[in-house]
Amino acid sequence: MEPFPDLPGFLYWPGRLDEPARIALLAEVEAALAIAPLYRPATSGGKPFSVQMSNLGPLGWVSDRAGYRYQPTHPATGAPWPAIPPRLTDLWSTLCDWPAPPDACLVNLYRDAARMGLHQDRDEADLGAPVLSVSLGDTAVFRIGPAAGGPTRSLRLASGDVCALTGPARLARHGIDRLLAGSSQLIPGGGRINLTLRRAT
Ligand code: MD3
Ligand code: FE
Repeated sequence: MEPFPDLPGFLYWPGRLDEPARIALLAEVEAALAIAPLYRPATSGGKPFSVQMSNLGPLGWVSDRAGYRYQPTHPATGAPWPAIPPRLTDLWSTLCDWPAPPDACLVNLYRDAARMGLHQDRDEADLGAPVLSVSLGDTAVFRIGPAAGGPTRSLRLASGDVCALTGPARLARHGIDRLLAGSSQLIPGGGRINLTLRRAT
């Protein structure tokens, strides 16, 4: 479905993953995070993100004093990022009308008061390729508005929800205002994991 007709290309599948699929995906992500631990990147200004991050796949998005980029290795361990689980690449093949598979999957962990300010995703080489987002755990208040500026609106992203940012929505401004603490029991200790599948190259 397209929840906002004035934001064409923003596609949303509430509850796309059922509870068994959420549990299985979380286990796969936790196994990957044992190899590529979550860390808190800093902005180029040196301020740490409130969100903890890691990556899966051939390339991972990183940020530090030198700026933003995609790179093949974890900044702390130096090891290659773990593979993207087939459960996620299958979702991309099913939902995204794009000829190539994702080559990057950013893992964001929100705990407590973590949030993400309004931004655009434009570090990918081909901004025509979609981004596919999968939410696990606590519900988030997501905000999205047109690329050119103008009114934003909010949508609650709950555990198992999937959305795709395609075509004109690919450069939409978006962010996470806050979590609804205690809204899900999926993640031990509470919080939310968002997985974004992308084409970085
Ligand atoms: C709209 N993540 O990783 S997911 C990000 O919940 C990011 O962690 C948020 O923004 C999160 O860059 C939002 C939904 C989402 C993802 C990518 C988008 C919305 C988007 C790219 C373009 C437009
Ligand atoms: Fe983003």
